[in-house]
Amino acid sequence: MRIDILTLLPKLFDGPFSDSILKRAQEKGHVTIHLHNLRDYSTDKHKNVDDYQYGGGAGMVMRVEPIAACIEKLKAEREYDEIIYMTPDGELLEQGISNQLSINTNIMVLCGHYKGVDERIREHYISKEISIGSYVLSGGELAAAVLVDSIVRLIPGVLNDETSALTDSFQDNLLSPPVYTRPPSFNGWEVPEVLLSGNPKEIELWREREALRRTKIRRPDLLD
Ligand code: 6GU
Repeated sequence: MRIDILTLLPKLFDGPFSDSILKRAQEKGHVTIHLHNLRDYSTDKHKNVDDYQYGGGAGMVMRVEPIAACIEKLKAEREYDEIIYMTPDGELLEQGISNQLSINTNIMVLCGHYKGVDERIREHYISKEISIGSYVLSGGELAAAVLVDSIVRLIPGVLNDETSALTDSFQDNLLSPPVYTRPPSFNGWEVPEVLLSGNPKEIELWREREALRRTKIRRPDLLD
């Protein structure tokens, strides 16, 4: 998969993409991530990328020309399955969306800033608008990093048996059951006996029960 990220702050992605699973996925060739600084696509003398909004009001709006120039350049090079805009008024990101996106070949992710982008970009280029939750971030970059992480770990071959996505919370609309490792007793705090029993059927049953119990208490909405 190829992911192109359009942003005013490419440096924000240095951390999240250079470690752990995202790093390995790139090294193994499962994904290539390309960062595009929208300021490089501004043609005016001050490299302006934002302007006052028509009709007045506080807050700057990201201008249409630099974004359109960057999108047009990329679209001329390859076909994109989705052009995604990260915005707090987008569709709430859920596991199902990441699952769908993970089977694509080329996706573009546009990060908004200030008051957001000129509406004409959304009307004419964007195929999907995504929010990562009901709160406001300073920009779309951290949200885009979250989206990319959730997608890339689902690309076949990225995870191994130890990190398998199949047993993740949400994959079957259930939260994960509690997990334990050695020692079996710490400060008198005991690991549930069934997990030490060596009985795979009993263990599986316990995990299913605990997953359901946890989901009922913490996220009853998932069971509706
Ligand atoms: Cl995608 N962008 C911003 N700026 N804030 C958010 C968000 C996105 N999702 C939740 N809050």
